[in-house]
Amino acid sequence: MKISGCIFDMDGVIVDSAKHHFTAWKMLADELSIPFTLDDNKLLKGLSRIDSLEKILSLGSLELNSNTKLLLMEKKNSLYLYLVSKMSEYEILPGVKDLILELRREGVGVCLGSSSKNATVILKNVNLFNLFDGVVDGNNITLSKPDPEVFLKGAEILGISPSECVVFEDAASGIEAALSGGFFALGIGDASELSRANSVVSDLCGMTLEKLNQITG
Ligand code: B16
Ligand code: MG
Repeated sequence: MKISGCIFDMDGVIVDSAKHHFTAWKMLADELSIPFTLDDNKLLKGLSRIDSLEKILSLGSLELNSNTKLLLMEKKNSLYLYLVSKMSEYEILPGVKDLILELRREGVGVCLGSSSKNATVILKNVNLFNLFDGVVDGNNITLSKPDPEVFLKGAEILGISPSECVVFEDAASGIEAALSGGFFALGIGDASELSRANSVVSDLCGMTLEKLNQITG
């Protein structure tokens, strides 16, 4: 496969913001007296904010009206934004920046494909924003992963076909999105959770374009 572009998911691939999502959702769940554990938090990987809230409410068998849900999401997001405002480039996951720099040197397009509505602010906080040729996030899409919209828009920005593009994803929903869009889906994390991916690596430590070429064949 000729690699003309790479699309990176953000949470869990570029930075570990899941821990901040957990702190913020946990505050809300405690207020609602809903039991919410780190294992429950894993179920929220890649889900949109509203889908995450719905999942948490279902853990407590709680049904709320839309206005209340909006208020709860705003509250959660304020705390989350406060937590991520303290992030710096030290929180970029191992190997990510070197890989992006190499891809850029070699003329491979680099785009973000995240469900998060906070992607731009986080990329700026960790000083990576300027290295992306395009950013597609929760503000630019109408359908969440596993729909491929987020990645298809990324490929469009890069001006390439999905068949020449690698998607880096840590969530099963994102792997499904990449596969149904016709991308090479590279899972980042636990192979047993990402068994549908075309290939899985535990992290991007030491990843190079040469290794990517070997993986994609
Ligand atoms: P926000 P990704 C996703 O980002 C997270 O994995 C998911 O846990 C979160 O609920 C979602 O973003 C929405 O985030 O509340 O910031 O809009 O993994 O697609 O980069
Ligand atoms: Mg993710």
